[in-house]
Amino acid sequence: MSWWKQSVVYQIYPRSFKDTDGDGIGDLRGVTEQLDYLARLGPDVLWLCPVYASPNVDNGYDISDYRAIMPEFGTMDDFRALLAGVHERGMRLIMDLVVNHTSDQHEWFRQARSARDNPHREFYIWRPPAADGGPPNNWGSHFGGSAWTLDEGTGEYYLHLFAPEQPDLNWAHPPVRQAVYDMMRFWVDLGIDGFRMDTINMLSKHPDLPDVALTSTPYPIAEEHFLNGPHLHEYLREMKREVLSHYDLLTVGETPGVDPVQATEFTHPDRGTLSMIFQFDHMRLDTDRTHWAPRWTSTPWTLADLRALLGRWQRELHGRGWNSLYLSNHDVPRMVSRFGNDGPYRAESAKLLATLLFTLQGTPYIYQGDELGMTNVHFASIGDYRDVDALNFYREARFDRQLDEAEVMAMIWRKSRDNARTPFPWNASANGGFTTGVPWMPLNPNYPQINAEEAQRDPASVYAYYQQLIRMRRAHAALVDGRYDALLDDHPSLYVYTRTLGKTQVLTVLNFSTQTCAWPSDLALRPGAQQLIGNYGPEPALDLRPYEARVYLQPSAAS
Ligand code: ISL
Repeated sequence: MSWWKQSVVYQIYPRSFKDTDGDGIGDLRGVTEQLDYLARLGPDVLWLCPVYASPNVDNGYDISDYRAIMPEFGTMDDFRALLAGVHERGMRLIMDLVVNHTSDQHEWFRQARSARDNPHREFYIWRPPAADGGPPNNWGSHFGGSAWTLDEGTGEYYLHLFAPEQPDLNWAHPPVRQAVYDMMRFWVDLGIDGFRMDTINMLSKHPDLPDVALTSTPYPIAEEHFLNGPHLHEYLREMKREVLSHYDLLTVGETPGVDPVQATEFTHPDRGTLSMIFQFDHMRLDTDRTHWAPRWTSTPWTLADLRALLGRWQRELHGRGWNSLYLSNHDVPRMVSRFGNDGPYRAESAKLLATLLFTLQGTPYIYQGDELGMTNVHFASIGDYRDVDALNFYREARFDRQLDEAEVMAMIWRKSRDNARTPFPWNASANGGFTTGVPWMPLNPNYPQINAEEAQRDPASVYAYYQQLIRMRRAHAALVDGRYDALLDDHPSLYVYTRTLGKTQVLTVLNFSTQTCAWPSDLALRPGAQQLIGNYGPEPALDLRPYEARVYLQPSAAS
């Protein structure tokens, strides 16, 4: 069986993990220094967000040299030392692969914009201005405004689905693809164990780049014209042939707007190209899609919707594909603040959400700090936010649309990516022990209470619970391969399901509520059932307390 199916992945956002040289920015030596912390927690795989040379318009997702380490993060020797340290501890390391776009400071783009007949011109996507001199179509950038920027020097517009400093590569041009494959071989030959592929289903744009037809905003996100485009799978098959098939790697594609049927095309055990994907359905559960900026909205979500949506993925991928299990990452708010309760039930709900991730089918991902139950931040001033996405949104909302300060800040508090990017709190000392200098962004002010030192001291901490979950996952094959069946589908606050493999069954009972809930009369444990884990300790009351999570092992009907 593929090792990555049994693995647990831990995502590191290096800028905010650990600073060792006092410049206020996390670095590779910081990760190496804390490898024992990670090994004690117990994941099998570390995913390192981009560490390549970058002007950091989008914190490393704008790469200016794919074969060099960002000087703020260290050197290639630091990287080799980190990789060796990971392998010495029996873990593996995967890297971010950001090849939908480069930085505008990448040598390819410098060449491309230098003249229309430059050989690198075709590495990017250029179009002449529209008749009125404006952008060639109405596509919007994910970070606001048009997805096109006029290059004054050569008189044409270039496409950027993200910031203007992130021009999209032209994957229809074969030399682009070969250059990417070469670069991938370079990293795999250094010894890395796989890739997390950024926005991988945006590579193939509709060849005619048509306008978005019906739109209420001037610059809509043209997903229908760039997600899962006509040549995407052809490119991925080529990548597999050229690179991936020659190694034993974990590959995870970030694929917004993919449904379970499409997901099997990427990850089918026989004909797929990637190990697994990140799907986004549950990330859209609490958003108002009719709003001009859907990602910044927060609408109430229901357990019924979450259950239906996760259940659909569980059923449709079983035996046909493979999923990642995540509730947070560096692009979304903290999971406990978004899907749990970051007030009185912070620890309980953080553990409940983790229990969900570790008992479904797929590969669980832990985002840095979630093992401490870290929460969102409410910085009073926009001046404390760093993310290009938040700053652009603030400008547009406040100044173009004249929304009031309180309303805009409330949206930023709930949905900003910076919620997940505050520096890691190692202990209760100044700046959480993250840096001896001035941190590149402020820490969450709750770091004196929520920090790694405290978590490791407390046997009832969220951290200790994650350690148990990781051990539990390893011990029970049903958690990897078992079939998913939902029970009590209409229950208003309980999410209950089983995972069945041969003679064993794992039963998970999650109370998604601040109220105690009676144990349902139609839910019977089988004779011989034993509890594997629970977030209220080993001897639970019969009733399910607020945010209580329990997992049982029991014989299946087949036994
Ligand atoms: O399209 C989306 C949701 O429907 C977006 O969430 C989009 O998929 C996401 O922003 C892509 O994120 C990745 O690429 C970005 C980078 O800023 C993010 O940090 C990265 O995870 C551009 O490289």
